Amino acid sequence: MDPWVTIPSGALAAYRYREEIRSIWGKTLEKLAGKKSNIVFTGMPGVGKTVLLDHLTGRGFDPNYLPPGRSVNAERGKVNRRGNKMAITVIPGQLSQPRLEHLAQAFNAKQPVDGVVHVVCNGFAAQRDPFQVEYLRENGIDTLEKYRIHHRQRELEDFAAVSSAIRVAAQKHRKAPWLLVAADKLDLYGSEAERLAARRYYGSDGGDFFELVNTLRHHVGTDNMTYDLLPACAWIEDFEWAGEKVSPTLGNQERQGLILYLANAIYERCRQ
Ligand SMILES: Nc1nc2c(ncn2[C@@H]2O[C@H](COP(=O)(O)OP(=O)(O)OP(=O)(O)O)[C@@H](O)[C@H]2O)c(=O)[nH]1
Ligand SMILES: [Mg+2]
Repeated sequence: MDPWVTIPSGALAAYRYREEIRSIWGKTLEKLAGKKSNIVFTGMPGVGKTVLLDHLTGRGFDPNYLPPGRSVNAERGKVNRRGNKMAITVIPGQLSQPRLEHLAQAFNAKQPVDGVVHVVCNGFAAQRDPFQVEYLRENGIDTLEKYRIHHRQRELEDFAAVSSAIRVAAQKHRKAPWLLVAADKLDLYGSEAERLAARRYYGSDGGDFFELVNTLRHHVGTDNMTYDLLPACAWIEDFEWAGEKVSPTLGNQERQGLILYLANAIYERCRQ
């Protein structure tokens, strides 16, 4: 089944669903603890890393959950199990130290990085810094189309920085992590055509993002690094810029289905 065409859909009662997702996440953490390795979540500010991880751990499906806003510190994807706390790290998009330095720290930890979940969102990054909002307005980013082009460009720059950190880690541990790109905020894609365009951009020859992935794989050795691209959606919400609004095209069942699909994909990679 191609999740870009037939969007996975869950139909479990909320509490059953939470149990299921927590169980997959718990198994993932156990695998990582057994191998003494970890997973790093990367991606630029506002793409949805924290909200996504909160849903992969099940926490996000608590009835009172609200997205927490801009992250300042690294976050851990723990489920209440002793000893597994450090297995997942989310690197905040906005960093007080130079980004490369922070990334290098995460990838230079004693525990090797087993996998990287890199989050992107096809130009729908939330802009939560009022100075940035003003800067964009003053610099001609006055339509949603321009906003998305601008943020897709920032995504490329961000991924180039992440690629450098992965190369360093691959050299140090003589093993490259698996790379999974989660194309988040799928609810904001208007049509199947738009989904397929995103799949090409991030996952096929000729796509600007995919070219960067190819360069990275070329450097670390294509056989050493697997690459996969999956759609994701952890939150359903309108997106607005300069008076233009995009309304979600997915519902809660698809959100559940996509999170389960992604959680299973991460678990499968940790099992190997
Ligand atoms: N429509 C929609 N909005 C989303 C989705 N996921 C997150 N958002 C929105 O995007 C905002 C940013 O998400 P975060 O998870 O905080 O982003 P982040 O990548 O952790 O950002 P930093 O902490 O700044 O690095 C959230 O507050 C939500 O408003 C999604 O799947 N769909
Ligand atoms: Mg965050």
